[in-house]
Amino acid sequence: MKFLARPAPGIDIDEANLQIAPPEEHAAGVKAVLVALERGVAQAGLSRTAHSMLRVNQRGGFDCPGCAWPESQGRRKAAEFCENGAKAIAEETTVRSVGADFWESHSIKELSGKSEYWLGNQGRLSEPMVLREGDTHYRPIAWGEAFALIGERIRAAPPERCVFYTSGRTANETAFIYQLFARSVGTNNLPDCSNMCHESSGSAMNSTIGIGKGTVSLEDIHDAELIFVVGQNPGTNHPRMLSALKECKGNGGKIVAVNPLPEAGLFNFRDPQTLSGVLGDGAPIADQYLQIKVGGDLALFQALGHLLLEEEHANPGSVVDAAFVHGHTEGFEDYRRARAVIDWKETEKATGLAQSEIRSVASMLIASKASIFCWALGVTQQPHSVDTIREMVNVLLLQGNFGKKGAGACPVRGHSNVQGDRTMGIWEKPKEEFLAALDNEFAMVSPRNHGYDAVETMEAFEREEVDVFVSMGGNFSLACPDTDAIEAGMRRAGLTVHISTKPNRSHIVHGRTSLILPTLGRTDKDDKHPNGAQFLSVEDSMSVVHSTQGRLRPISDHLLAEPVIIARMAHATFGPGHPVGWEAMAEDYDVIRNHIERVVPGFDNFNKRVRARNGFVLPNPPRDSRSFRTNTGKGHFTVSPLEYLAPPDGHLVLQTVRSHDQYNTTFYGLDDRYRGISGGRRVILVNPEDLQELGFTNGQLVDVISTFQGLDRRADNFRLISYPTAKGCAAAYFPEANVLVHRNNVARESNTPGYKALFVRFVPRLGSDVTASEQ
Ligand SMILES: Nc1nc2c(c(=O)[nH]1)N[C@H]1C(S)=C(S)[C@@H](COP(=O)(O)OP(=O)(O)OC[C@H]3O[C@@H](n4cnc5c(=O)[nH]c(N)nc54)[C@H](O)[C@@H]3O)O[C@H]1N2
Ligand SMILES: Nc1nc2c(c(=O)[nH]1)N[C@H]1C(S)=C(S)[C@@H](COP(=O)(O)OP(=O)(O)OC[C@H]3O[C@@H](n4cnc5c(=O)[nH]c(N)nc54)[C@H](O)[C@@H]3O)O[C@H]1N2
Ligand SMILES: [Mo]
Repeated sequence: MKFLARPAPGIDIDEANLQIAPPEEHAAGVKAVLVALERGVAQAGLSRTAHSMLRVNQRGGFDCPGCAWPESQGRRKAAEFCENGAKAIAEETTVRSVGADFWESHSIKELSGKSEYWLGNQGRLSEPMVLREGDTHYRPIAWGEAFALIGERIRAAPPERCVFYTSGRTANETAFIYQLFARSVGTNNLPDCSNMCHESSGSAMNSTIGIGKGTVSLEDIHDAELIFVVGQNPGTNHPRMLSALKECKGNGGKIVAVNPLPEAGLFNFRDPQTLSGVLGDGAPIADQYLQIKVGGDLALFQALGHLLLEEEHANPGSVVDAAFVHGHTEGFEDYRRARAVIDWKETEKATGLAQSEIRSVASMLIASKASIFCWALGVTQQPHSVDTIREMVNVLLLQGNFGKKGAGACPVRGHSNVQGDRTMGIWEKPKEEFLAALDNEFAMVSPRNHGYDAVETMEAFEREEVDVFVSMGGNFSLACPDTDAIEAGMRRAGLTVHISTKPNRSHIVHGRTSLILPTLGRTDKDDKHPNGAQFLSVEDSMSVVHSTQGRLRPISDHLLAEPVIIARMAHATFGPGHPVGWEAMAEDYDVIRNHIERVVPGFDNFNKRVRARNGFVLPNPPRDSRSFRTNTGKGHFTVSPLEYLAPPDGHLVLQTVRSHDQYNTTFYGLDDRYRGISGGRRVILVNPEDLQELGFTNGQLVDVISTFQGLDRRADNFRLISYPTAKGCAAAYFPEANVLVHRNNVARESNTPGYKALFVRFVPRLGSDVTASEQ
């Protein structure tokens, strides 16, 4: 019996079940394997779980939908295993299904009271549904009728009132024809999850090194002498990265972790691939831990630059790679002048670190001949994020850490194909070369004016300027900041179309008319094509492009593949005789790849090379030849003023993070195991000294008020938890805290929401025994 999948849980989250235990000091280990198996079997049963676990990240198998960390180019282990990858697969391969009977027995009103945990756990969407204007329930609709409705609405709308969102799971071929569809409609309104994620990395890197992508390979990670892991929680969000860090250490490399939270995976890793990892004490990871204040990284990297230059001054030729700096960069003199002085008092205040700690890390950098900076959202989601990343680039340029073994910049991407989607043209600010190539290939004229990014889409919703919103995956309303505003806005849209695998909040806060179109996922077999089963491709965080193919029988016969859905939407919009051959592309994805080859640089011979054992690596000028495709052809040093987050009195800086048991807005379960928090999610982690100074007690129930430029937002009923985070800082979960993020609180230049830069204060809740479930 216990090998059979279990039905969806009937009851929802009850915050009264919240339990707190001390945080763990290591990541993975035997518990990781057991949890993964248990979740797989509960959702999908034993045989589907075994089948999918043997195929994940294998050649000829499917790319794990969990994250964008690359697979090894050499020998692959029998199971390229990670607990959270396994949970992502369990979530998708579930045998629970959500069809017409589900929607008939639950009204929208009832569903709007359900949590994302409850919704997602109901299972895979199994048939297309429509919610007509004024209706109380979603009803079944035939595919043909759904496409006709979409075509009619798009034709009736001015192009600038149509928006096409993409979540980063979308494969290359799908992304390519999706952007082609949007541009054929006449708009660059192509917001994507990257706008909320690594956009700051793209903005900073494009302007300084001429490419918006990382410049290292997996082998570089193994070969580095020193790796910084900044603002990232790899034990939870990129667990396979820990194996690579372990390998680096095995080769004599050193690791520095920079994070306000002492995340378990930064300290000790019990590799589930090895017997000693499962049974033994595990391997230490970080050699140095800097418990930085939220938002203090710009100050830190300015100080490191200062100390490197100080050492160079004392010992000329010992630090700066003069040949590289003179031959390949510009702006060094201005940078040197700006960094010659430092205000240590201010630096210590901004970072919360002692000068001696910063000096000790600087000496590690000085000693290293090959350093890599890895970073993720702790760096990208603040007002000054773009400056912070430019400052990290400065320090890398100084020591010539580009285009050399074991060195470079490594923004660690989130969604498994978010980088590939950009390569395929999912971008609201496309480059002219891309549009020109597209126009040439399809004999069309693409729009040139920039479209909406994610935050601008929210604003367009509010102005009631969106007639059609199409969402290729994702959960836009819950991923966005300012939850109340986006929900109100989305309800003002004319038609919302969600191409999804699972029910989610965005289906419930629909436009006036709403469609849910169920689609195949990564693990599903896609074989209803005249030329037989099709495969797709993805690009990982290190620019490796490779194929992905699901093999499991889909949960329902009514699902359509994403490229097929796009082609049929296009056909319904443009009618027969449109110059783009939509049908041929949907029938055979090789046809799409042939178009991509002619439009996107680096994809020569795409159809052949994608079938190679390890796929192929895209060109990366800084990595390949130390060349920088900036406006001057050089890498740019930049100068930014010191900036950090200084909250008003009585406030803390709140950042929002993922638990160990969620994938963005999807909750796998309620066990944030490494942090010792389970059963509930409405918690705020606060340093014990701050709790005391602010006059609160551990476990107290409060309402949280955030303030941004005098505008307050409020979230009720959170429990304060004493936790060893950096002083002055607090942490809460995404998406519960999104209601607190004002939509104008964004990073300059990239417009990425300041999800990790909130100023908050707490108000005691009267009658503190009230639980969240009763609110
Ligand atoms: N299992 C699982 N895997 C995932 C995801 C998931 O939800 N679940 N999401 C995927 C996606 S889309 C993404 S983008 C990535 C996200 O991967 P991460 O960036 O690791 O995700 P977060 O949980 O937001 O963690 C941010 C980390 O930055 C730290 N931090 C916060 N503010 C600061 C700061 O100012 N400075 C520094 N130095 N550190 C700071 C936090 O303490 C936390 O450890 O993961 C991807 N992989
Ligand atoms: N407060 C706060 N907010 C944040 C963040 C944060 O750190 N803090 N992080 C931001 C980041 S980095 C990101 S990337 C965004 C995430 O934003 P999104 O990418 O929009 O959100 P997800 O939760 O990943 O989307 C989950 C939904 O995708 C659908 N789905 C899953 N697999 C497939 C598939 O194969 N095909 C299709 N068509 N649909 C599929 C399912 O229906 C599921 O409900 O959130 C952002 N929001
Ligand atoms: Mo992300």
